[in-house]
Amino acid sequence: MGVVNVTPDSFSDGGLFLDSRHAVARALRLIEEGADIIDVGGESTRPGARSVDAAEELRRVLPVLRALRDAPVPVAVDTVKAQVMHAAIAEGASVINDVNALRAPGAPQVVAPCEVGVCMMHMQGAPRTMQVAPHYQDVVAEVRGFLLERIDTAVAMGIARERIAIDPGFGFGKTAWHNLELLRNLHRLAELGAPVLVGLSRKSTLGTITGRPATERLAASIAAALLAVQHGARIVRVHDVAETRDALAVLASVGSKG
Ligand code: PMM
Repeated sequence: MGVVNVTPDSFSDGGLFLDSRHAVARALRLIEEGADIIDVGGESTRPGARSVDAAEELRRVLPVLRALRDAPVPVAVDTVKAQVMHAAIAEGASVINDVNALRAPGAPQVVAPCEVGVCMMHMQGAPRTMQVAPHYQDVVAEVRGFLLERIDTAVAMGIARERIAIDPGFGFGKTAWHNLELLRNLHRLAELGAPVLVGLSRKSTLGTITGRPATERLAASIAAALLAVQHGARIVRVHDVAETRDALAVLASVGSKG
């Protein structure tokens, strides 16, 4: 899954693709590089970020979705708002990527009757404050329990199990230690049966480990993607598609029996 943030303030690419023409060009480039899904987001969820209203979010993402209507790969919209989900689906988005796991009023009702996929992510708290003091008794058990509850609720509301992917939400109300503990135990989330999506690309945990700024975390991001797939991830959400694909091709060649 290749990331296209149509935002002024995302932590690693904020402001680069705010102009919809740049965002579309970026998406087409990522498809060329081998992305199987494009993720278009109009609201930054970086720690400390303030939310934007639905009208502004729609102004950012709809022109991009419109231009990608005939893209050869599914296009996801990264949003927590029911109103944005509704308009994005009408504009051709076929996956809803919700860092709030369909907890906004009306969100499950918008998604259920449409034949779209949905990714539900774990987050402790809200973006503005989530990194202040993340706390868990047992981070793996708590994230697993939350995702299990969200799957059951979504299914009860009419979203077929086959439409659902789950995500532990790296960096969303988690310390570097919590993130690494989740990565080590990703198989426990994969056991829930839904494909696991992982977003570690350029994230601050990789900065903590390497001492590098977001613009210099390519090697660390590739290592994290490989580890995630080895531990059971089926989808990796990345900024650097070509490099990640090459690394995953090497992993796959070792894993296959010829
Ligand atoms: N991370 C970000 C935004 N959206 N969605 C999912 N499903 N998983 C993530 O880890 C995730 C996400 C923040 O990262 P960005 O600023 O690079 O988009």
